[in-house]
Amino acid sequence: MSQRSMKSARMQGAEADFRASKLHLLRCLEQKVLWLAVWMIHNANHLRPKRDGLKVGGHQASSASVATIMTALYFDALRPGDRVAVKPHASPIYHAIQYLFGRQTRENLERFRAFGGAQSYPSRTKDIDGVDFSTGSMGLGVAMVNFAALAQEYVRLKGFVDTNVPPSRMIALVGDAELEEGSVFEAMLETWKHDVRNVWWIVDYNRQSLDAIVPDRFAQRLDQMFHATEWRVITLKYGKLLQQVFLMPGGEALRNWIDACPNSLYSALAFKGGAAWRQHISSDLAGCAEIRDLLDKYDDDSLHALLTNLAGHDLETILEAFSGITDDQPTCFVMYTIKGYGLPFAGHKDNHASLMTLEQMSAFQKAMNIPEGGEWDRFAGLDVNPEELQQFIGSVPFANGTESYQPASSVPVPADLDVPAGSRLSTQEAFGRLLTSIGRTHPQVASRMVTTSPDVTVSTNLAGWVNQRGVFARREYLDHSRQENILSPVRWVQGPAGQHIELGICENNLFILLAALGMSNALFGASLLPIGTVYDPFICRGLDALNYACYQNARFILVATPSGVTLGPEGGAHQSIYTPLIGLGQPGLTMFEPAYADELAAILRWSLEYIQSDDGGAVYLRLSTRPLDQPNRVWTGQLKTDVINGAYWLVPPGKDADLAIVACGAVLPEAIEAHKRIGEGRPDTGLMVVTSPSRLHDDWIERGRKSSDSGSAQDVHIVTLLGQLPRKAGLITVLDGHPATLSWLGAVIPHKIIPLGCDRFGQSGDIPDLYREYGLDAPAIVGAAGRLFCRA
Ligand SMILES: Cc1ncc(C[n+]2csc(CCOP(=O)(O)OP(=O)(O)O)c2C)c(N)n1
Ligand SMILES: [Mg+2]
Repeated sequence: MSQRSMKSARMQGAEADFRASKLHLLRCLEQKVLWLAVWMIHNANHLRPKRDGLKVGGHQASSASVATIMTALYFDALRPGDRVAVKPHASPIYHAIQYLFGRQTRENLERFRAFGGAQSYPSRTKDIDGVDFSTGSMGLGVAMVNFAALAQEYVRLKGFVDTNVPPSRMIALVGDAELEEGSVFEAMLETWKHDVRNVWWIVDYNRQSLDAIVPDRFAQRLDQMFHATEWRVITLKYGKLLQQVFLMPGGEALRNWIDACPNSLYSALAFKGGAAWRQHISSDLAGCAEIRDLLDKYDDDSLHALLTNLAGHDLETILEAFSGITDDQPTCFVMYTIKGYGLPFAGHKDNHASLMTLEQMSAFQKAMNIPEGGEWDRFAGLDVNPEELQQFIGSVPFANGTESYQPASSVPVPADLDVPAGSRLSTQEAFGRLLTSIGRTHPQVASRMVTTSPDVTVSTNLAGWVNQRGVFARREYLDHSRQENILSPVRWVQGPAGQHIELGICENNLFILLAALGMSNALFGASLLPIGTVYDPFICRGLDALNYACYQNARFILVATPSGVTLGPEGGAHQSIYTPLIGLGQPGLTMFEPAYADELAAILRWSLEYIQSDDGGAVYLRLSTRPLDQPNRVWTGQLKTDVINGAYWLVPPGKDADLAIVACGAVLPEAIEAHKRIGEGRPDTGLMVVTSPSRLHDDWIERGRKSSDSGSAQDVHIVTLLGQLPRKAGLITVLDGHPATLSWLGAVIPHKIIPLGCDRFGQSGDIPDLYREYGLDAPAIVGAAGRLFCRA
């Protein structure tokens, strides 16, 4: 052998040693991760004192299913900056991994699912261990990574982040049943249209859902589903042991048997074990002489180990698959696993919520070689030098700078926005004009604004903004209508410079995209000011995704228009009734329903700041297409503060007032008219304008709660305002939405109250007819006042 080939052989040998030793360390981690996850759940259910008789829960089977995959991911494949949505029930595995990295505490693991402890499902806001995306509602974490990848494209193509750093991968760990959620398909289609890159989905294909076994037909269509949207699909079915056996005599027959085996039978045999495998295979393949010899080589335990050696439990196979991906094509790994792998209920069809008994746990502990008292030890029971393992953990890429992005500073917002001119305007029109005016006069703010809409860009009045700023696309597209000289008020110029992301008709996608854009600072270190528009009634279409966005503390402005019956001829199918209650009840979302353009200008300005502040949140503006005569008024600092705080007296009550009308949004002209009529006989009657039911309510609840100790409830804005009205007076509240939105105002001081609003499905009509029918017009308000006085 030449010197050179001896050297190369030595190098190859060293490399093989290194690989073997790394594999051994990873196997130790895989074992430890599984142990800690299972123990965490066991401790929470069996060992922690209980006070309320509730089962604590946790998913040992779902966790065991992904222990190997997540070990390979976190301790090898992940690069700094990669972001992961972990399948909800793998939360214990996630926390165990972070514990090994030193990013999670033992106390929190001991308090898994207890108040203040590690959360049942990974939570960005409540867990301390660096969760990238919250999960819990199936299908949303999966969709989220696609839209996070789109957000990443956006900030990179705009140069808002250092593009010398390669793009990160947005990765979802997905349950196989989770793949059936509509949000998954919706996201897949939409992000395919946007040619999104750098997305991985890793499907834990354990063939089990919560209730049952996933149908075989589904698996057969999985590939086609992904290929339809140009994903690469990598199916990892067999582990190395099985792959080797397939090369032996009888191996081919065994492989065919496995491939033909129905999901339900495979799961059942995985639960029953070696003898059952043997009986089924030898009877099904009785005509194959080689199979008997092959089976005879294995005792029951090793036969069971062989047949459950699926790729999703085979570290080497997974590591190779992950490291084999070097491009940015969206990739789906379908990894065959067994739900509950390595645990006594592996493969049992009802194992979703199964918990190991004390006896089973004790046997498992022995098998894992964990001494009593060493259950939380990071290295107990492992065949490895702890220092070596610790050093390895500290050396993996994920341990070295996952927070490679520093949050960017916020975008300075001007002290005032110009109020759109015009004596008669709707809030929707004012909104469109405000955006274009920001575009003209505040370039720094405008450059960070990004708008999006599910095919209602034009009808929600974003067209002016889109004309000015263009539509975002990864590459330039030719605008054929312009080329062909077709006259149109809307220019649709698509390219990387565009600042509007157009979505297909899918409100769920709108909210997930807003969530992703609204977390861009946390995810990528780039400040964005996202604004999404939608028809108000169709908020309900994406409500869980909206909740999901808020749950993760995503920051965006949602502009919903038109709203209520005020949309008139559009009719009941497009009419929103209880969306104001969503605004009132949804944590993390502050709702406004202004009536006038000057109010909207102040609110939008405030919102741009609020979505960037540490203790801020998302904002929902409920707007209308009804043009209103605009007040010609001096815009004082006090008025501005009151508008932002949620209400002001348009006409303050006199000292002898026995009534105040409280109105919100587009019905203000009717309230003004009623106030005029009532005022003829009762000149002290007050007229209050509510601009934000949700700000008023939150303030009343929160500050009211705090101040009840100090006795300073007067600081509460609505208490201050209604405190000016004599206690004996009554209130008539009115809005184009559910009356419960404002009915609570009667309890503030308290006052008698008659809440008006809409609580029935609507129909087509013009505003006079509709307001009469639903009791929102001036006669209805006057009539309600009469009823109130009769009650007195
Ligand atoms: C939107 C939603 N619907 C229902 C549930 C309840 N649920 C939790 S897990 C689960 C089945 C999950 O099966 P799979 O995705 O295959 O995950 P596995 O546990 O098998 O890994 C269901 C229906 C949920 N969490 N979210
Ligand atoms: Mg499953």
